[in-house]
Parts: sequence; C-alpha cells; structure tokens
Amino acid sequence: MKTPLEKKLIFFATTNFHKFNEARAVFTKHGIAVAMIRIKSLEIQENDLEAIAKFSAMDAAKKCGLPIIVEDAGLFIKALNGFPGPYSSYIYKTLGIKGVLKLMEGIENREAEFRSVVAYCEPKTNILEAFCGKIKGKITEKARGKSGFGFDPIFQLLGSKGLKTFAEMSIEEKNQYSHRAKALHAFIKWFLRSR
Ligand code: ITT
Repeated sequence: MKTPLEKKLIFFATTNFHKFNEARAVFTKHGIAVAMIRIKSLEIQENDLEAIAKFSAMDAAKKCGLPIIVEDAGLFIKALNGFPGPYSSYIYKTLGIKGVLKLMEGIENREAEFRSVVAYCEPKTNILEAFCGKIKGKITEKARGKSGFGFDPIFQLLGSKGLKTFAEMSIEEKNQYSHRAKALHAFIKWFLRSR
C-alpha cells in the first residue's frame, strides 16, 4: 500500500529537460508532483523501446533506491523501415534534422510515428511495468517552429489539426496529442489505482 506521499510524488530519471517539462505538465493535471533525477540510466542496445525502457528503469531504481520512471522515445519513419526508431537520440546528435531531411529527399511517402514507453520500477517490491503511447504524423519538407526539442520541427500531425509541427505548439498543445503524454496518461491511470 502506498503512503499518501508516495501517491502524490513521482521521480523521473532523465537528462532531458524538455521531456521533464512536458511530463510535469501532465502530472500536474492529476495533482501529482514530479521530481527530476538527472542521471543517465543504462540503455541496452535493442530494437524494442519497451525492453530498453524497462532495463533503464531497473537500473535507475537500483542506482537511486527509489520508485522511479524513465521514458524512452523514438521517431519511426515508414519509408526508412522505422529508422531512426530506438536510435533516435544518436541520429539526432550525429545527422541532426538536416541529415534526416536529406535522407527523405525525393521520398513521397513521408508517414512517420513517434513512440514512447514509460517504464516504472519499484526497488522494494520489484514491480516493473511499462506503458506505451504513439502518434502518427508526417515528416515535413522543411523544419518549422522553435518550441520543443529533437525532431519536433519536422514532425507534423496527420489530419485536419495537422497543420502545425510539434515545434509550433506550446507544451499544453503538444501534450494533447503526443506519444509521451499518451504513455504518461496510461501510467498515471495504473499508478493511481495500484496498491
Ligand atoms: P533521456 O534518455 O535522458 O531521458 P534522451 O533525450 O536521450 O533523454 P531518448 O533516449 O528517449 O531521450 O531519445 C529519444 C530521442 O528521440 C530524443 O533525443 C529526440 O531526438 C527524439 N525524440 C523523442 N521524443 C521526441 C519528441 O517528443 N519530440 C522530438 N523529438 C523526440
């Protein structure tokens, strides 16, 4: 059984302030406080985001001795067979947005998906759970917008609401659609029910 404090406070292991700020906005809506633990947890070389996130959560919980969440996310581009997917962080740092746009030159099918997995680990009880969120969109021809991070300037939602890139949205607006917000909502629903 969680104490009232344990039900109202979450520790989030991440080195990415943007992710943390987006998550904080979601948690706040549910009356939950979130603390950023700035550690880089181990990420195994895997093709499966869920396996990576679960391994990282176990590592972070062991290092901190706290119940903790980590989040692993990636951009999956259909015409590139899901690349960069789990390698998004590395590809962002090496090729960057320009490099990805170059890879997409002349490609008509620009469908892409952001995926997120939030993994929660409790060291005392060995509870380990993962929650997924996805959002479909397309890769724009040019980068647009200054908000957000990573590949936000080249990711545009599909459908009628899809004129803006994520980088042209506020955090609140991005959180209405994003892979991360969806995974976090699934986690919060489970977390508030679990004992
Ligand atoms: P931590 O592992 O410390 O949490 P990170 O930035 O390394 O932070 P990931 O391993 O999950 O996070 O890397 C995912 C990369 O995918 C990230 O660096 C971005 O380039 C990209 N990415 C993920 N979610 C994104 C989003 O909402 N908007 C834009 N790019 C995103």
